[in-house]
Amino acid sequence: RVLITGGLGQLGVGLAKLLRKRFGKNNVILSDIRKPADNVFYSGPFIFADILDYKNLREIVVNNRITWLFHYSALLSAVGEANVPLARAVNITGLHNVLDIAAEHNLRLFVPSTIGAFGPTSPRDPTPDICIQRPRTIYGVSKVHAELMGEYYHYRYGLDFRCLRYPGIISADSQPGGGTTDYAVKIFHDAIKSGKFKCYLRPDTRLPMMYIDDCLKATLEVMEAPAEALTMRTYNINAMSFTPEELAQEVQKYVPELQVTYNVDQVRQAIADSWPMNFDDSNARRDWGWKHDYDLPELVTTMFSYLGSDSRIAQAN
Ligand code: VAH
Repeated sequence: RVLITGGLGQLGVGLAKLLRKRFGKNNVILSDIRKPADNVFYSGPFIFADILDYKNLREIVVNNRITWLFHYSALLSAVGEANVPLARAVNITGLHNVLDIAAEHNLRLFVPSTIGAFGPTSPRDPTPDICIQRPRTIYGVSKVHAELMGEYYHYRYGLDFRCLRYPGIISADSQPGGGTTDYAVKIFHDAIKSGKFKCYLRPDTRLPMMYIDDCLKATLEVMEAPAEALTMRTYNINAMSFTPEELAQEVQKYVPELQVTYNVDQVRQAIADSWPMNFDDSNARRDWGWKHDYDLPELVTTMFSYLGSDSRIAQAN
């Protein structure tokens, strides 16, 4: 059976839906340190779990006969910079607990990494799988640590550790939680709600981005790939890169009256400027045939098909 930690975050609920279709509703357990809305309970098993409580987590793994663990608990980029002690505890001590339990109980372990695992001295255009990684956020540092520790446990203890570095993920029915790439989700909601969008990044800030369905597809694919197909344990995955300006132009095809203003937040701009601009995912495409389905036009069409694109203003006119 499957356990997802940090399951109430941007990716967890969607991942649970995909895995429950694949493995059966009761074989996928969502967990988080937050109380979910009632509907989460209707869609399948949920367990309240604090990944900093090693004994409790081990009990959950043993009592529920967990064999696969997707570890999504983490404080992401800007949120982490606002609370470094908590980010270090959750992202590093929490990871250590999960690694030990996974090794002890022979779990197949997925831990997401990120474009944020690279820094200003990494090649940015494109950023390959293997290159210098000196990130400047506690989030990035903790994710490089996760990659290194996961690979060490794989080579030292035989842990079946698998890891994908995600771009900024865009989703319609779940809120992002990191802060730096989240402008690319908010623009859709603001376009519909008010027709006005204030962007905290410069218009020319290019970042790798991906629609959530591609992200979840890649995650399931890499977990189901035969071990002999994997020449590495940590892979970049890529779909597209765009700037706020390019995204706004695409969104304005649906909400022409959208007005975008730029009010740069130095903290998040500095984070974005230290991240890759384009992601090289050729190893993932070679090893298990990874390919993305959504480019920018498809992303925007799909987001508006979820959210509706007839903005209030259009309705009002
Ligand atoms: C963030 N959306 O902005 C998250 C993610 C790679 C971006 O980590 O921090």
